[in-house]
Amino acid sequence: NRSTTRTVRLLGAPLDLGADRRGVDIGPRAIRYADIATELETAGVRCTDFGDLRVPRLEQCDAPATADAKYIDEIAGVTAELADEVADTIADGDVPIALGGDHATAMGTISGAARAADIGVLWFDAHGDYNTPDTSPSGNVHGMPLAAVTGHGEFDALDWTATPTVDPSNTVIIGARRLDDAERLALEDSEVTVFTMHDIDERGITAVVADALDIATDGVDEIHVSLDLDWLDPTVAPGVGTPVRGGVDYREAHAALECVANRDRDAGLLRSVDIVEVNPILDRDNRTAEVAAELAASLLGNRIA
Ligand code: HAR
Ligand code: MN
Ligand code: MN
Ligand code: MN
Repeated sequence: NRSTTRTVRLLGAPLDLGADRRGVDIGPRAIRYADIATELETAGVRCTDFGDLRVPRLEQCDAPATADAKYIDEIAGVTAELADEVADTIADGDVPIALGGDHATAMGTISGAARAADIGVLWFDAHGDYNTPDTSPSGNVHGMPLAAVTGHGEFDALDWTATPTVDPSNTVIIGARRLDDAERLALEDSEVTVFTMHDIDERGITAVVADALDIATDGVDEIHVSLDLDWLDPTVAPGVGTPVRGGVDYREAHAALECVANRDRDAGLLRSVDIVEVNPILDRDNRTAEVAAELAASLLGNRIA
């Protein structure tokens, strides 16, 4: 049971090397401008800010060594540093929120969070992010992080993937609506649970998230929440690199994260978070960053409303 006020620590990860639309590197700044700190404090959470990790600029990188997983060496370096910061934050008793950046960020957050305890993962996303360098149609590493952290596929540059850091049977994708063919087959073969938008349409968001929480926490004490803003419908969150129509609406998104918060309130299970894929260049009036800040408060807030 969690009775004391928690402190979250923002870790900016201005990583854009995993995506091929530029601008997602400005995501952390946009989410800060949207005043995530005040949103969190209003919700009863103490908020500190570690600033941004150093990320190599794409213009300064050599041409990708492999088209299968572009910039994987640079991404491995950044995510290894993020993993250390996440582990330090948890050791200090705080909750890390990694502000992306593209979704490759999650490889760092999750591997850092998984060092101290077994964790389950809730992956809110339009996509599966379960490609490997062998199956990826694009070579973009932001389409691969969930495979990497569950030990699926060969990721030579990522030495922490020698052993899976998360048990796929405790891993749940929520809101999927665009999977690549090979990715879909690999997910069917895996122990990862996929709840699609169709499941949400049929059963309602709160029933789906309740099931997802049961699966993610089966046999483990804590969970990581990975929030890709393209999970939401593009009418609500237009500022993302790979929008897909038919996503959750504003109210469903809050309801989902409040379900997680309620379970967390009872059991103290939220270990770490990432908020990724906000692209201010493609956004309208910073709307997507504002949604991100508000959703963070729903997820971590101590208050009922
Ligand atoms: N599945 C596609 C690929 O691998 C696109 C996935 C990346 N888009 C994201 N991730 N924003 O959730 O290239
Ligand atoms: Mn994603
Ligand atoms: Mn996505
Ligand atoms: Mn298990």
